[in-house]
Amino acid sequence: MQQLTKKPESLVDIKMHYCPACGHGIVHRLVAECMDDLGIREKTIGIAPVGCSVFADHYFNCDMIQGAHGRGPAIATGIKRSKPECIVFSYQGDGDLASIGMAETIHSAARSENITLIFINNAIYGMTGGQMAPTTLIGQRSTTSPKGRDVKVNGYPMKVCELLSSLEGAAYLERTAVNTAANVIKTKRAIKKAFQTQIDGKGFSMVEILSMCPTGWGVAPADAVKFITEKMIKIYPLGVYSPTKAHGTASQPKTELSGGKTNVSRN
Ligand SMILES: Cc1ncc(C[n+]2csc(CCOP(=O)(O)OP(=O)(O)O)c2C)c(N)n1
Ligand code: SF4
Ligand SMILES: [Mg+2]
Repeated sequence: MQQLTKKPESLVDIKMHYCPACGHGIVHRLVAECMDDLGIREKTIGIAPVGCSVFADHYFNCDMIQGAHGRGPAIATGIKRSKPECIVFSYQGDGDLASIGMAETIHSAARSENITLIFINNAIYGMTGGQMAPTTLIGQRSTTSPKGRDVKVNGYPMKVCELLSSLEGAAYLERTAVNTAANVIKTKRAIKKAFQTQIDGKGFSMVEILSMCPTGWGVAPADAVKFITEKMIKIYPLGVYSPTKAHGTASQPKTELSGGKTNVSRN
């Protein structure tokens, strides 16, 4: 068990640039604690995105590379296929993963690449000044939806765990949050399970984490925590979404490949 006062070995001992009460710093620490707990730091390769966590490569004390503009899952795929002994994770925000990088996200899950995505859903483009993201809530104000997201103009929020839960290749999907101490503990458990899924060679894993962005939302830190508790969790329910456990997908036919033919069978 990690001591609260001790910095994980998997984090570099420097100050982070994140705003007060930003969720990124919390999640960085949890990912680092999981690397320490699992003893995988020296064989882990992480990919930093565009977005506020663009400097994640400064903070994680493992091999890191930059994967701009949503290409994280594609880069992770290449690294993992060429170095299967490594643990590979891609750290991405919602603008990065669910907008410009949605194709890479869906296809890597469908192919069941043995990689892990750490997905920060803060319902906004934090880095670029608070524009609307695919995950912005209906009615939520952003710099590109100043009167609030209007479904007639902007469509509906994208629920990434629910979307991926229809894909047989998604071995482990969970949505958590970092708005309370209990949820932070559950988030660490989920990240560890995602890494374990990869260690066990079971295929694609992703943890979607509802995370505070007080600056982009234009609210005080305490109100940012409340926004997750009172608004976000209602639209993005927490829980496990892996295909065999997700609502409505348990009885879907599972496709199996055999002898060059595609058979469809039930679990
Ligand atoms: C092709 C292209 N589109 C858009 C951008 C601008 N851009 C950089 S970061 C970012 C959004 C980041 O938002 P998100 O992934 O949600 O991360 P956050 O900052 O919220 O953590 C955008 C749109 C860009 N640099 N290049
Ligand atoms: S703008 Fe938002 S996501 Fe970016 S560092 Fe500040 S609080 Fe975090
Ligand atoms: Mg974001």
